[in-house]
Amino acid sequence: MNRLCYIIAIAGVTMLTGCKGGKGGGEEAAKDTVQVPEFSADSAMVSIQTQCAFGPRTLGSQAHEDCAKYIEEAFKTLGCEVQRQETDFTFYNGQRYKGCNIIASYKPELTERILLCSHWDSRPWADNDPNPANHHKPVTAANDGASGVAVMIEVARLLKEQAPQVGVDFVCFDAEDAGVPEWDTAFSGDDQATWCLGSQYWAEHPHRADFRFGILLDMVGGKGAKFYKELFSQHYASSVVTLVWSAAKDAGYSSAFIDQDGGGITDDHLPLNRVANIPTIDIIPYYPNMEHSFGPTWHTINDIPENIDTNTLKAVGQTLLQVIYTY
Ligand code: AHN
Ligand code: ZN
Repeated sequence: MNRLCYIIAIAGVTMLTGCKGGKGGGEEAAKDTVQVPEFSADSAMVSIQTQCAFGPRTLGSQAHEDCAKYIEEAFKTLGCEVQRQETDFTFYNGQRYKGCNIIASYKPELTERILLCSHWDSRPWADNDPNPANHHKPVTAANDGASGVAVMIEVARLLKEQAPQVGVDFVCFDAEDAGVPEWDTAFSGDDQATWCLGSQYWAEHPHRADFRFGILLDMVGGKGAKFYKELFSQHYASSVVTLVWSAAKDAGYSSAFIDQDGGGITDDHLPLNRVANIPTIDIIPYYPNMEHSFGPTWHTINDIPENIDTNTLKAVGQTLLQVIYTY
């Protein structure tokens, strides 16, 4: 984090603190005593229920449009400047859909900023369900979609209550879960480009790109979820990984943020790192003993609000607040 440091003498005490984008010495001093607000996992849970109650948010569905309006309204009500970035997405099978990334900016006038992001769409096919009869049904996506958005909305609520030193942009990516389903003959080990369509589009057309760093939230509400250090995050943004894992420890959640390597995941952080050049990490669970490392409800019809664990939401949300309020 290329930070300069100031030496500030206050009441005879000399303190070494981080430099915070041209803020005055008095505000620097406040850093050490700053109260990090309490993340309400219950509020985030209500948002997950609200999003899921629309139905699966697959592109082209009424639920997708209804949920877009809900997300926009939620961030607007919390004082963010909201824009919808609309585009056409072409899926692996040639199907085209109108879709949108939803962008919410907290204090856009601040030049010192961080990016929080998550996808908001639902996977159209539960292709990892244990029952093949479900493989063509859409995923409710309580964890794999709604959870990240819900955590961001709860963070936005707290930003409105207590102003931090840093600006935040929340970007909700569409069409992340468009990747080739395992039942399709087109399925291969070489279909990375069919995933993450919204973040690919955003990385080519960012509404702004002057972020110190980015944090992607993906499946941040699963039961028993543990967050390991994802490989591409360490490759492109190792200092951000260090910062976030250290914040988790300070917030008291080192039991959820494990100081070990996870796998390398094709996810929305890749276009941000590779195309938009924003050092971005992925907070994504890693279940070392599962065939798919993403947890028991991943791409199944059981990815429903009943299988969300508010303790997981809390660990992630409180860690994010620790990062934001100690910035
Ligand atoms: C792949 O399976 C290639 N990437 C997983 C990214 C993902 C899907 N995250 C949530 N759903
Ligand atoms: Zn998914």
